[in-house]
Amino acid sequence: MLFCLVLCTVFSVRLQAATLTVQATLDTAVVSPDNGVALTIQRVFATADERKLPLRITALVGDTVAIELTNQLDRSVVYATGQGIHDIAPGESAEFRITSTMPTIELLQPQETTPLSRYVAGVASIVFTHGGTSTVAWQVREFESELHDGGSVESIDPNAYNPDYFTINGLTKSQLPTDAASLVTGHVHDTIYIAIVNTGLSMHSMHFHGYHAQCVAASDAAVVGWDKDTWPVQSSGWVLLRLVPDKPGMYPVHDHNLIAVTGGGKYPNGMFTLMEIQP
Ligand SMILES: [Cu+2]
Repeated sequence: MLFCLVLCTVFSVRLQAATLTVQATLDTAVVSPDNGVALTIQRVFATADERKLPLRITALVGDTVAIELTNQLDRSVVYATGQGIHDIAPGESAEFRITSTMPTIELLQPQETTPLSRYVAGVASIVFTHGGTSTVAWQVREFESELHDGGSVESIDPNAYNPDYFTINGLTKSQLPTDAASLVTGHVHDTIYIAIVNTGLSMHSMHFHGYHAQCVAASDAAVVGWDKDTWPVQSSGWVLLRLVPDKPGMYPVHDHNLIAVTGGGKYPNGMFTLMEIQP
């Protein structure tokens, strides 16, 4: 009887799709890597998040995620997902409803896809999985500090692009441990989903020490099913990985493009974090 109750509870949780409602804000935020620079960019963040970190939502396959996005910029924007598009005037809000019948990552981002719009704009990632033990979502991107001199970035020449700061969820090596949602933690044999979205203009290639991860879904369908330790992701691309640790330990994860583990020319910095797996 007790067994049945437990089973029924488990099944009812898995079969009843939920609607997750999230209040989000589009506004400017300041990225403050080590070494003293301050980089102003646009962000989509959870309205309740005082740190204004990039919005990442985790949902189960079949759930509906309703994002109420308020535009706090001083100009209109056109934001879109694969399932809806809204023109949002300053101070106004729009609701985006996103669902998926399979594991994937949906992005809420500007409709415009020029290098400048991709560089300055905030992106929200919505990760759909079959559950697993936990899900960690990273938005990886780079910055060129010179472009930010005097405030907002007004133009970009992709041929003269020379980034010097590199972040995961807007944070660098020494800051990443302060955001639990950015860290990979767990136990041997857990099922840990890791969602990597490249919101920068450069390619980024996250390299896992200690473990391989298998690709469950990706913007480049050719890599789905691959099981390896280094995952290149193109600008505006993404991969959804499943990591099942086979041993305990503390291992680094970092961008294999080694300029990305510097900040302002100093090493170590940038896209470097740790995975901590208990027995
Ligand atoms: Cu390495």
